[in-house]
Amino acid sequence: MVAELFGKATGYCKGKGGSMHIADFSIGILGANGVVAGGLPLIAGAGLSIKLRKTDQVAVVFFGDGASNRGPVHEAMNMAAIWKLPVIFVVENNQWASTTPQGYACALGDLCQRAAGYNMPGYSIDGNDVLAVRETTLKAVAAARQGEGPSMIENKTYRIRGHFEGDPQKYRDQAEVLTWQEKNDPIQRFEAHLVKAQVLTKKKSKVIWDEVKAELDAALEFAQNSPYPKPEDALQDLYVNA
Ligand SMILES: Cc1ncc(C[n+]2csc(CCOP(=O)(O)OP(=O)(O)O)c2C)c(N)n1
Repeated sequence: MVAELFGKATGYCKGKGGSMHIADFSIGILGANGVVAGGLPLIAGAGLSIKLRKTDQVAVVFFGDGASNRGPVHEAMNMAAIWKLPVIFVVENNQWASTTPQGYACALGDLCQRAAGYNMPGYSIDGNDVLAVRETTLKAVAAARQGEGPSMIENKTYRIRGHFEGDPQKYRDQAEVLTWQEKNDPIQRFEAHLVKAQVLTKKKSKVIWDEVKAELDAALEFAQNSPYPKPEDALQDLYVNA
């Protein structure tokens, strides 16, 4: 994945997808989408495919608070609801759509209120609480598998970094960012929970942090040392190969 972010030939999409179009069909990742809200109609299609093939798969789409105001969201939710497709609509309400605060662009307090318009269950939860996310997701997965149709989950969270690397972020107060970063980091919160519940020791936790860091360092090194795609391969991997 890091190689793909670097545009290298060893990436998931041979360096031609970049950060916005990462796909890995072998593990069920059908592709991110550069068109904001573009993934929702696609996931309704995946849900229809699951229903027709009668498998126990569940299709999940992740989108932003900004995306949630776009037309395709409503078309996809409507289709998924009338056909009771095994789909979960997960909106990551990280409170910022590029430079636009969520409340500026949408009149709803809880984005899961939209679910009522399509007669599907909607849950608004603390998206930085790992266990709440797990519990709610399991409920939605069970409903999908029992033929009850789609659900919507709003994970309330926060976008700590800029919209892009180098974003000067003049549109928001850095104190707001720091509060979330220092007091509401989902990994640190879960780690503290596990230590308190005596499931994890501080020592074991350090081992995990070190392992993850080593894995990330190796991924970066792999990406840095990988070649760029060759110009002569530019027309390969299209719908029709040249
Ligand atoms: C249809 C469309 N309109 C506009 C854009 C430009 N754009 C890219 S990201 C973005 C903001 C998306 O906000 P949100 O859905 O909240 O996602 P987040 O930035 O939080 O990941 C916009 C407007 C786009 N990629 N596609």
